[in-house]
Formats: sequence, C-alpha cells, structure tokens
Amino acid sequence: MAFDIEMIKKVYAEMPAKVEAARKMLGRPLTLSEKILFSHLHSDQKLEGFERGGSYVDFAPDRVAMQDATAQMALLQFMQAGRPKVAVPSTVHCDHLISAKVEAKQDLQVATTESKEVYDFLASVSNKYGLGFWKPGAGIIHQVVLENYAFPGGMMIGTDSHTVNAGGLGMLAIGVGGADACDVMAGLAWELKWPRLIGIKLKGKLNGWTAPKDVILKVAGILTVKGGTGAIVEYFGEGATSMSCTGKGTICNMGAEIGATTSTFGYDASMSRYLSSTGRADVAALADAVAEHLTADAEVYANPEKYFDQVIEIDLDTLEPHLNGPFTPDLATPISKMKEVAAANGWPTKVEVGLIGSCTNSSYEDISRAVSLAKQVAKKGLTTKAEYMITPGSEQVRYTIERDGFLDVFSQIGAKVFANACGPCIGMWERVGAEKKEKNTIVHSFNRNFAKRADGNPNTYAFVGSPELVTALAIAGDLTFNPLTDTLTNDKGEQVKLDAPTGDELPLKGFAVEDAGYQAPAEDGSKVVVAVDPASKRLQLLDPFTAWEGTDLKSLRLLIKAKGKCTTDHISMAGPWLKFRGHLDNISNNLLIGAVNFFNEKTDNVKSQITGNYDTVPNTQRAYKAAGIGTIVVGDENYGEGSSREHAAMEPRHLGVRVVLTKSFARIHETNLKKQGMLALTFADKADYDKIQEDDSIDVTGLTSFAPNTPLTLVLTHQDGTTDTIKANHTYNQQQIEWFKAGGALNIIRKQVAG
Ligand code: MIC
Ligand code: SF4
Repeated sequence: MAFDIEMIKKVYAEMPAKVEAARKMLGRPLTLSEKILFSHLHSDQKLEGFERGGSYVDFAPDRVAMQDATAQMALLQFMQAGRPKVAVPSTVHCDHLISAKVEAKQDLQVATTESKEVYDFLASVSNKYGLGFWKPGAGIIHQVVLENYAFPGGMMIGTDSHTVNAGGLGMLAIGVGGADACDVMAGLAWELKWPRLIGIKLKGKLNGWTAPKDVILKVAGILTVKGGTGAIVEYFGEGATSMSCTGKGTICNMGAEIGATTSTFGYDASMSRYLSSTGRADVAALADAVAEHLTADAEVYANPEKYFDQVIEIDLDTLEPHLNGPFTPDLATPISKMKEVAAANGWPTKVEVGLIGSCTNSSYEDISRAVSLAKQVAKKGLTTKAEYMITPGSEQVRYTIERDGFLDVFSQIGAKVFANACGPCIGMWERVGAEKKEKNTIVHSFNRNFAKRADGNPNTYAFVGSPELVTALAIAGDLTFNPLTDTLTNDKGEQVKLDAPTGDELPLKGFAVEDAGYQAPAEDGSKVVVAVDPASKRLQLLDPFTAWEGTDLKSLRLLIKAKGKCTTDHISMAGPWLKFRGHLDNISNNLLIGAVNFFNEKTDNVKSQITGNYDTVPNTQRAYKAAGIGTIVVGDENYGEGSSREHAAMEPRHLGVRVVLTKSFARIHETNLKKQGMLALTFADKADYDKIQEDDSIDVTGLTSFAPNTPLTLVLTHQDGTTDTIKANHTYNQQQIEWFKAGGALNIIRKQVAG
C-alpha cells in the first residue's frame, strides 16, 4: 500500500468541488496547473482571479521532502518553531554527502563513518518530529519521491531545486529554501507568486536515438536559463501521452535549469502503469476516479494560445539528440552540428568519461536503453574508449537492474557503479587527477554542468545528454561522434554502426528490493532527545538574527561586484563544503568564493576598504563584520540561479552583508534572501550596474517608509567624492517587509509560538 493514502484520498475527495468553484469564478476552462493550484489554496486564502506574475497567494502543500544537505538547516530552523510534530507528511533523504571514489559499498561505508554525526542528527530529529527517514544508500531524493510519494494532482514542496521531478507523475512539485519547508512543517501557509503559464505541445513521437532528455535540452536552448522564471510549464499532446512516466520526470526535473517554478504533465496511462508497477495500484485507482480533474479541460489543449501566456511546439518526429554545454545547461547543440560547433569554439573533443544516472536519468527505461548499446560493444568487436560510470537513483532501481543482468553487461564494458546517491553530480566525485586542472571533456546525463560541479576542476568541459547518447559517446570516446550517421572501427578493421537503443519502460518481472532503506518515525517522539555537541564542526544550533535597526542603511561598503554568471554554486560552493551544511559559521568560509570580481576578473579576491589590500571574500567580510561595517553585494543577471540552498542567503546574512543588488534574481534565491531578513533589490535601470565602483560607500534610503511597489533609493559616494543616485526595485509584499523588519521570518514564527 502507498504511504499516506488517507491524505491522498482527502485531496481527491475535495478536488472536484474546488476545481468547479474556480472554473465558475473565472468563467472559462482551466489548465491542469490551475486546477492543482486552486485546489491547494490555504483555508484562509480567498478564492479570486489572481494575477499571473503579480498576486502573492497562500497555499497548503500536501507534503514536504528534504535532502540531507539542506535538511540540516531546515530542521535546525524547525526545531526553533516549538511544534511537537510536523503538520504534513514529510521525509528526509540521505543522498548528497556520499562521495564517488571507489565503488558503491566502500564509498557508502566511508560516508556513514565520516558523516555519522549528521546522519544521527537527521535520524533523531525525524524520529522525534514524525518524519520518514531514508538512510544513506536508499537513493536520491527525487527518485525515491517519484517511486513512493508523488501522486497526480498533488502539491508538494522540497528543499532542493529538482523537487520539480515529481511533475513526471502529474504533481506540482516545487523547490524551496529550508525556511519555506519549515513554515509548512509548522502548519503555516506557504506563499508563492501566482505563476505565469507556459504550454509546451509535444507533437509526434520519440523514436530511434531521441529520448525525453532531448525534449528538455531543446526547451532549455529555446528558453535559456532564465526563460521559465516565475512560470509553470505544462506539457501536453500526443508526444506527452506516448512517453513513459519516468521520461516525463526527466523533462520536469531539468525544468529547474530554465528557472521554471515547476513543470507538469496531465494524468495518463503511463502514470497509471508506473504507479501500479511501484506498488501503488491503490493510488492509480483513486486517480482514475477523478481523472478528468487531473488534466486540463479539453478546450485548453485544443486552443492553447487562449489559456497559456506562451506556447511552444516541439515536433518529436524530427527532434534530434542534443548535447548541452559546456558550463551552462542551456547551450544546446544538436549532435549533427557538434563537429562544427566544437571546432569553432575549441572545445576538447576527446571524451574522457561518460557518466549516467543521477536523480534526472536513472529510470529502468534509461538503464535498459543504455544497456542495449553496451551489449553491442562485444557483439560488434568494439572497445569502449572512455571511462564509464553509473549512479543509480535508488536502491529499488539498482536492485532490479542487478537482478535483470544489466550491471553485468555494464561491467563488461569496464563500468564502475557508484552508490545510489548524488556523488559526481554535486562535486562529490573524487576523480583521480582532477587536481591537475587539465582541460578535458566529460559527458553526463545529469542536469547541471556549471564550472567545477562534477569533479572540482574548472577546466572540465561537461556536456549534458541522454543516457543513450552519453553511452554512445563513451564507446566512441569522441564528442563529435554522431551515432545516427557515423561508424566506428572494430577489432577487425571494419566500419560498424551502432543500432539505435531499445529498452523496456518498466521491468517485465516488476521492481524488487530487499532493503529499500526506509525508517519510520516513532509513534510518540516526545521522549526522543536530539543532541547537538557545542564543539561540533558539522552542526551548530542557530542563534536568531538581529532585527532591523529602524533606520536607513548608511555607508555600506561594496564587498564584491560579481561579474557574469553567479549561481548558488558560486555563492556557496558544494563538493567539499557540503560537510558544513549544518554549521552556519563554518560554511560561511565559502561565501562567494566562486564569484568573479568585476574589477580584477579574479575569484575570491576583493579589495578591503579597511586596509586597501586584496584578500579572500570571507576574510574581507569577516573583517567588516568585526568592525561593525555593513556591506553590499552587487550581481548581474539571474543571480542565485541553480540550487535551493538557503546557505547562499544565510551566509551573507550571518557575516553582516545587508543588501544584495542585482540586475535580476532567480526565484528561489530571492525568496531565501527575503526569508532571512536581507534586502534583495534589483536595479531599476540595469545600466546602473556600471555606476558601481570598487571603493563606493553606499546609502540605502526609503526604508522607514518601506512599502510594496515603492522603489528604494541608493546613493553611491565614489572615492573622488562624486555621487550617483539610483533607484532600486523590490518585490517585497507587506508580509515580507515584516520579515525584513523582524530580522528574518523565523523570528516571527518564534514570537507567535512564544506569544
Ligand atoms: C543541486 O543539484 O545543486 C543540489 C545540490 O541538489 C541543490 C541543493 C543543495 O544545494 O543542497 C539543489 O538543486 O537545490
Ligand atoms: Fe543530487 Fe544532482 Fe539530483 Fe541535485 S541534481 S539532487 S545533486 S543528483
């Protein structure tokens, strides 16, 4: 039986009336996204015709998921909320802290020793407050959620940007910072700006070498890393219904890479098959009974232009396999063009390593299609030129593919199988020789490829492709190999072609697993003690941030003017720093160390206005903090793109940065800054970015009358005594202004509990 079936029954019982009320109020047919949004309004939220991209609306999500690297901070905050139990079903997944070095068993053992303190903390908090706990080795959060918890028409939030993966099963699943998760677990409403809606019509059917991954690689090329900001992407059409449920998951997963709030698909037979094969025929039966509410009204898909803000059509019959990269997931190149494009850009074309798996692409279907290629190596007398590595998404998938002989086939081509964890996707790949920083190329089926993300080497050119294409390129050892047209030379000197991949959507013998790695919480957790050692280097209880002083901010110094791409990986790097995710002071030593200083083009090297010397960003900021001097960080477009990690907002807050002023923000990061009591501002005139100078002293005025939709004023005093006055916009609503005044949202919850 499925987890939390009573909750799902309740959602479905209430859905028809809620959908009908919304349809009547708007007087028009509804998209699927609207049906799910309207049926999850918080009980205190009035039903009205919300403005897309304008209205802030309160929701009541059905569940919460957290992974170990973000759960620590989320739960440290939740512990301060003073509630005995979580208000909605919630889970913790141990997946980010496991390195990929030797192979699964050994690497897992190392992690459970090294991170014992953190795992024990997460297990005991889960036990005490009623959260489901998935042990290290159980799998990657999004795969485990898809296999166990996601359900069509549901709404969930998760402290990881790829929570959106559950859209593959027809949910609205949204990535948030830990403070948002904390609110929902504490029984409060969750606020989101009513999204814009993008409709993507999939015409035709996938065939041959083309995979679901290529749909999202293509979409990323069209919309870029910013194009989905503030929007829900809803896929429909014959190409959608003919695709597997896990394929849909891949597409939704990488929707994070276009900045979309989330992506989703209407309920169909593929979802019902997936639910049944993962032991949830009961959920499938419940969904069947309300199926009409789990997809858009027919008029919507017949005339999408009338109901979506933007419509994109992709023809799957002619879609080509793509490779996106290097260094950004939206640089899309169809495989037939790679020879030209790589030569023009000077990209290294020898493929050193192919990696498949991760939360994005490790379904049974993905693996079976990759296996169909691996099998051809021996049959056609080929040798695999690159190294090849697999990170299964869950123990259930790993166990099943081992049972079905797939791992044996992979081992014949020299593959290494890593633990069911994030590993190489998040800089936890202890790759031999990476420290030499040599220029080299890898291909993987993950979702992100920002600099240093896989192995810490800034000169690793990472390209993202489907597991099928990654496997073919690993066999060929060549980035420009087009398996649709090119041949390989075999051991007899003959020219051979690889046959197009084939595979099974779901295991014919069903899924199997011996120990899935789940631990249920205590019925009564009140006696469970959660211990945090004050001397710990990995965990630190949180002190409340101080409230706003009630005046304008005067004489802030410029900490850094970041140039170009500044993702959360640049602001709070992962990899080796993941171990400090539960210790705010220690992790603050990575603050902005990856950001490029506009004035000298260097990373982690900024001028201190106290000494006039250059030093690392954390050292410089700690000196300002010690001297009681507030600072400001200036950024470019889409600042904070990528991850949901709230450390990227808490670290600057902890070290005394007061304002982050950018050309634009990524959604989750902007909310995270607001939640932690920071000022997140954007240039009213983007050209004003050029006015910020290295030695500026900056005043922020207008705070005593801080109000929604009213810009603030910044006065820049340059070193030569001249000044510039510029306007800064913000998106704070009244509630968020209260967070700023209180010094962070948590201070308000704390007061409510105490009062
Ligand atoms: C990622 O893919 O970047 C991560 C690591 O999963 C993050 C979460 C984190 O920083 O812990 C995400 O995507 O939100
Ligand atoms: Fe883990 Fe990578 Fe997925 Fe993030 S994107 S959850 S790091 S596998």
